[in-house]
Parts: sequence; structure tokens; C-alpha cells
Amino acid sequence: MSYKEYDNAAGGWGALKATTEHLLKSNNVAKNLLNLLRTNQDHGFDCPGCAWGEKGVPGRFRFCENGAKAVNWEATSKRVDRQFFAEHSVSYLNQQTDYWLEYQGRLSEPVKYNPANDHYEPISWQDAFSFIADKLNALDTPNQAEFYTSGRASNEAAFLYQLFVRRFGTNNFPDCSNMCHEATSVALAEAIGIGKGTTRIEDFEEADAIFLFGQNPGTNHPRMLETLAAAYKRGARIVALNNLKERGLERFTNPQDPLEMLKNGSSPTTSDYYMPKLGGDMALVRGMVKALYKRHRQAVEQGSAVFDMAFLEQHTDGMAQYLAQVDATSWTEITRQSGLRRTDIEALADIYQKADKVIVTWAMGITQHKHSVDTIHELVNLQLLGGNIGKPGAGLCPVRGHSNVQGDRTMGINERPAAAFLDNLERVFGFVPPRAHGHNVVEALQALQRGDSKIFIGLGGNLVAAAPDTAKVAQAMRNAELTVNIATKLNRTHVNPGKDAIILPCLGRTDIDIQASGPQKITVEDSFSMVHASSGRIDMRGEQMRSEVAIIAGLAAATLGARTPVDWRAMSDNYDRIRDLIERTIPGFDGFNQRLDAPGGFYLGNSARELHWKTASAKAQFFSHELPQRIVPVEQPDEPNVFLMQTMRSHDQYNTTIYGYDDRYRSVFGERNVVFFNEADMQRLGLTTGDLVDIESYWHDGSVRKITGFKVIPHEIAQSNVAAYFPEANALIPLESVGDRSFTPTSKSILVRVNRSQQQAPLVSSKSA
Ligand SMILES: Nc1nc2c(c(=O)[nH]1)N[C@H]1C(S)=C(S)[C@@H](COP(=O)(O)OP(=O)(O)OC[C@H]3O[C@@H](n4cnc5c(=O)[nH]c(N)nc54)[C@H](O)[C@@H]3O)O[C@H]1N2
Ligand SMILES: Nc1nc2c(c(=O)[nH]1)N[C@H]1C(S)=C(S)[C@@H](COP(=O)(O)OP(=O)(O)OC[C@H]3O[C@@H](n4cnc5c(=O)[nH]c(N)nc54)[C@H](O)[C@@H]3O)O[C@H]1N2
Ligand SMILES: [Mo]
Repeated sequence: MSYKEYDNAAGGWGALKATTEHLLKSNNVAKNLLNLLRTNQDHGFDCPGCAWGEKGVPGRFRFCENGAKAVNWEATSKRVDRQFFAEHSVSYLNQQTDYWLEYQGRLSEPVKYNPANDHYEPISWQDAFSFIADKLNALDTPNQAEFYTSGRASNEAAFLYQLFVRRFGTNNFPDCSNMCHEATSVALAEAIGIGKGTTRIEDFEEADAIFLFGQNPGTNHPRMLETLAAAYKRGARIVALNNLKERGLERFTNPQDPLEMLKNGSSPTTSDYYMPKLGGDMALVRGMVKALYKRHRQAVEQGSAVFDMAFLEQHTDGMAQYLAQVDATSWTEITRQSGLRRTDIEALADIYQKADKVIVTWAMGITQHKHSVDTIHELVNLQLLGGNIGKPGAGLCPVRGHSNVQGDRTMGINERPAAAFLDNLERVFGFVPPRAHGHNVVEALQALQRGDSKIFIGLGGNLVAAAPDTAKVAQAMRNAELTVNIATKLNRTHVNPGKDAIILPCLGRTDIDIQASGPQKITVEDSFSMVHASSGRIDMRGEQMRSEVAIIAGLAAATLGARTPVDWRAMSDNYDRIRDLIERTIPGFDGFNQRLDAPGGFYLGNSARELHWKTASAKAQFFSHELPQRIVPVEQPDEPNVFLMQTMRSHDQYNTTIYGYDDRYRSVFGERNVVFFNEADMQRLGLTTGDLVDIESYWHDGSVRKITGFKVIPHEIAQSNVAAYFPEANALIPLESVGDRSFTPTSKSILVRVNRSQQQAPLVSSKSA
């Protein structure tokens, strides 16, 4: 194994080769090729990969390597059936890797856990619904149940789910967003009056500068590389701000551009690259503003301005206080926290100042810290000073994760629903929805841990592996009286059952969904607030899986009985009827069914983009936070082997779904238990490539959180920072270590101590399974 730097551009022949290999592995080659051709086209399905948007160019074959993997993984012909469960006990299954569990194929019939023999056994759909309904109705209060959602659920499924659960009587809606872009939703709602990004994909064609904060699009949003390469080509300045060097942020060969492929050419995706320390972005942006403010004052003396004074006067509140805070922040603190030199920050300020239209994007490198909400406020402050919100070619662009995570929120998957949303539910459905806030992910897991919550229902996802503190979370799940998982593939959460447990197998995005009225489409909303339809292509006749909508309708009918606000059967017979209800309940969906015919779907609109500020002050709000006292919630011991760690995705995974053991762009092959170090730190500690280390995290509850036998790999990463993969390193993150006001686990800032491992190299992982 060598850790030679991957010297090709991102994308290109490497991506094509990897895509082909994955197609060949899936036992379904011909079907899958057909599927790829239909991804993100007008009459195909929405890619179950990421939430990056698409500008409809009819007839163009658009896919990316990782979208291909996602489609392919779902479209396998392998099945997990009653025989599989008869052969394997749950304890046996829980010893298998995440890769192995999902590789076994699609879940294919409802099963119920039998604690007497530790096996899942078949159960009929109707018996499963009745069993779950009886358990739900026997609770002391509806607040003893937790209803989790993962962001792949369609708008239709999510809307029905929240209607069912609110009628049942709780706002306990923990969802994957709580672990993802929650800080974005909180910060943007406060600052600009809407918790979503203000850019449209067209803005990338006009922007003069694009600042990319804390994201790795080469792996996680590959279609974004095409957008960036195009912007670069027409002369936009593209600045990457990332804790480590990511290949996709340097160069990209478009696998869709035959000329570039043949010439073995590639396009740069960024013009400038800076590597701040973990959690240092707020200080970095503060530094940019400090530099700009100085120039602004000088300019004002000469009768001009650097800041957009007309915009600021008309549209914002709190600027003076913020600028006083900027004055009060020292360069010493700014450079210490950001890890960048003052000259670097001045250079960034230059780029910002010279650009008329600036887009700022961000993802998990910004949202998974203790001070993420404050950091996003700081990004907004910067953009307000430049007047870069609400004009074409500029704006705020949080890049979402799951393909419909934004849509699920629009549909009401929210443990803290807005009063207006609940008023609408009450008006349309004639029942009084619960008003008290429900549980987010961390609160739900704590309630299960204490035994206060007794039922967990998961609409997709894999909470045991996605949440922090793996062992504690698995135990919390096992404490439950009942766990129910609606899922496509077997995962860690299913093999940590409650006292009773049921798995309900569902159709995925790629499957044809036929109901009484014929084949159905579902809808999703991308990062740019575009709503579009998606219909699957794989024939599932003869299979027992049901659609998510049908499963939710079945559960709701069984549970609510006479209390029902709608005819659930009618809803699952024809999803147009669900869309009609969405139209009546949620603003922006007028003519929902009709408007879906437009190519590329329709735009939901964004009040902030229209310079309409739904904030307390009715203006765009500056927030003047002090820089964090310290990046982590615990005191940092003064020891040479103490590091700040981030957890991130490899190129061969989709969250907890592991497609393979390679991370091509980071030159890691055949393994995942690795930890990336700066070479200077390795030298300082006397570590060499391939050494094994044990990693332990600090927290003040006395628990030991440790992972062992991780292989040391040198990488371009900020000094005193290290990085490892999610979910392998989740065991290190205390459940209580969360972002201020976002409650998002601090997956990008974990204080750890690294020691040379006492144990031998771990056995080769079950890659060949
Ligand atoms: N193929 C694939 N696509 C995916 C996913 C997947 O797992 N696989 N997951 C989907 C989901 S749910 C999401 S949320 C997105 C995630 O998309 P990303 O946010 O790109 O995901 P991460 O792998 O967590 O990468 C975080 C990036 O931020 C950098 N970073 C970490 N901490 C800091 C910091 O403090 N400051 C700065 N400036 N940079 C930092 C890391 O070096 C890394 O490049 O992708 C979505 N798309
Ligand atoms: N340490 C650390 N932890 C993290 C993160 C991190 O960066 N670091 N990232 C966080 C982020 S951003 C997120 S979004 C969460 C992800 O958390 P989740 O959304 O809970 O996890 P996934 O891995 O996306 O869920 C995968 C499972 O979803 C099911 N599934 C797939 N497709 C479908 C479908 O169409 N319908 C249904 N019903 N089920 C389906 C399959 O059974 C599969 O096993 O993890 C978070 N956890
Ligand atoms: Mo996410």
C-alpha cells in the first residue's frame, strides 16, 4: 500500500473506471445502465445521491460517479429474505461490517424480531401495522414515541408522515438534518428570515467570486464540479477554504466532456486554496471583514466606499454594533484561531473587494462545530456588507446533503414547527396539532437512553451508525420497547433491535411505484428550492416491498382509526391527492400537480432573495458575536499528542452506506481505519506512515471513548488537526457534545489524544464479501 498522492484530476477516466466497476459488481448491469441514462432527466428519477441542483438541458446525459454508485447500490437484484434471517442471528449480524450488511441486498419482506431465538422472522403487512398501532396506542403519552426521518423521504411521504404523527399527538421529529445543516436553518432564519439558501443555480454563471467553505464537492457533490469548472473558465475567482487539501477542489476532468477526456485534459475548479484550522472559519471571516472595514474607512475619507452603503442602509439592522465588535477583535486572536497569516486574510479580502457579485457556499466543515450558528451569522454579515444577497450572481448557498432533506423540512418534518405551519394544518385538517416542541436527534436518543421514550420509528436512515457515541446510542435503541425501521437495506440500526422490533421493506427512488390509480411519481426539493418530480424505472412487480407512502398510510390507518383526518387509502392510491393537500397547507405550492409538468420543475421562491426580510426587525440582521473562547467544549490539556479531529466521508461511501474501501482522491486503498496527519506533526511525534495509533477523546463525564489500531497517513492538513472517517470515528464523539443552539453533534471538532497502538494491525477488512 502506498500513500503516493493521487496525481490525476478529480472526475475523468478514474471516475469512469470506478463507475464501470461498480456497475459490474451489482449483478444488474443492463438495467443499471438504463437507469443512469434516466437520472435527473425530465422523465427519469431524481438522483438519490446529493441535493445539488440541475439546470435542465434536455437530452443531455448527466450523471456523476457517486450518483452512479447510489443508483447502482439500490438497484441490486440481491435480496435479504426470510431465509437470510433464518440463517443469521441478529447477534451474528451485528458483528458484520456496515459494508457487509448493506451488500446483502434489498430488504424484501416485513420481519419481526423474536427475542427468544434472536432472529428476525416474517410477519404479514397487516399484522405488522396492527402490532405497531397497538403499541403506539398503549403509550402513556404520544411523546413517548420518536419518529425519525432521513432526508431521502419524498415530499409526499414526509407530508403524510408528519400529518399522521401530529394527529397521533407529538412533535418528536428527530431527523438527519439535526446532524447536518441544522445550524444553517437556525442561523439563516434569524439573520435573513428564511432557513434556506438564497442562490439559484444560474447565479453561478454570473458570480465574480465564489468562496467555498468546508465542503468536499469532488466526493459529495460531484455535479457541482462541472458548475465550478465552468465558472472558472469564464474567469470567476474560486476560493477553497478547507481544513485539508481535497483533489476535487483543485482540478476536474468532466466525464461528460469527450474532448477533455480524450486530451486527458482537466479544468481547474478553484483559483485559490487556503487551509484554516478546524473551527477557524469564523475568525477567518472576521479577519476579512476587519481588513475590508479598514479599507472602507479609508475609502470613505476619499468620498467612496467599499461596503454597499445603499443596501446596508435600506435593508439591514445592527451593522454599527457588529463593526464595533470587529474593531474589538484583535489580529492576534484572528490569526491564532484561523491558523492563517494576516497577509493571507488580506489577500482573501482583496478577492472579495474586487468582486461585484459574490457567492458563499458551505457544508459540514462549517455546520458541525460548537459555534456553527455564530459562524454562519458571520458569513451572512460578510455578505450583507458587500450587498451580496438578493442580487443575481450573488448570495448564500448552503449545499445540502441528502437529496430531499430540504424538502422534508418544507413538508413539516421539524421538531420545532412554526406556528403558522401548525395553524395551516389545523385549518385544513380540522384537528388541533400539538404545539409543544418535540425532540431533536440528541434529545430523542437521551430520552431512549433514560427509558422515557419507548418507541422508535425510523423513516429511512441509520441512526445508530450516524449518531455519535456509537455504543451508548446502540444501547439506547435496545432500551426501546419497540423499534420500527422503514428501509431499503439492512443496517446497524436494524441489528440493534428494541425489545420488539419490526423492519418494513420499502421501494427506493429507482423503483417503479404502482398504486391503484397507476404508476406514481414523487417530488423532491433541491438545494436551490426547485421542486421537481421523480419516477422510478425498475419493475418491482412480484416483490413485497411497499412504497413509503403506502407504509405510512397503513400505519396511520391502523393507529388512528376513527381519529383520522384523511382517507389514508385514497392518499396512497393516488399521490396527486397528497399533492393537493400539500397545496392547501403549505405556501408556494399553488397548482402543484399542474406545475410539475414544467421541465426542471418549479421554483418555490425565497423571501430573502426578494429582499423581503421575515425577521424580528423586518431587516436583514447583523449578529455581533465574540469569537469563541475555545473551539471545543472542554478544556484543552497542554500535551504534545493532543489534536483536534474532524470526521468526514471517503469517496466510496454515502453516509453510513459503505460502497467500498477506497478513497481514491486521498490515495487510500482497501481500508478505512486510517487517520490523516500533517507531516510536521508526524515528525514531531516520531510517527511514520503506516504506524498504528489508538485515539481517545476528552469529555467531562468520566466515560472512556476510544478507537484502536488506526493507521497513520500523511496528508496536507492544517497542523494540530487530524481527520478520520465517519462512521468509524463516531465512537469518539460524546452525545452531549453539540453545537450551541443547533444541537448538532460536533463531528468536526473532537478533542483527542493520540498514542502509539499497543495492538497488532487489525485483520484485513471484509472487503471481498
Ligand atoms: N458520495 C456522497 N455524497 C454525499 C454524501 C456521502 O456520504 N457520499 N453525503 C451527503 C450528505 S448527507 C451531506 S451533509 C453532504 C456532505 O458534504 P461535505 O460537507 O462535503 O462532507 P464531509 O465529508 O463531511 O466534508 C467536509 C469537508 O469540510 C472540510 N472541513 C472540515 N472541518 C472544517 C473546518 O472547520 N473548516 C473548513 N474550512 N473546512 C473543514 C473537510 O476537510 C471536508 O473537505 O454530502 C452529501 N453527498
Ligand atoms: N461523525 C460524523 N457523523 C455524522 C456525520 C459526519 O460528518 N460525521 N454526518 C451527519 C450527516 S450530515 C447526516 S445527513 C447523517 C446521516 O444519517 P442517516 O440519514 O440516518 O443515514 P444514511 O447513512 O444516509 O442512511 C442509510 C440507510 O437509509 C436507508 N435507505 C436508503 N434509501 C432509502 C429510501 O429510499 N427509503 C428508505 N425508507 N430508506 C432508505 C437504507 O436502509 C440505508 O441503510 O449522519 C450524520 N453523522
Ligand atoms: Mo447530511
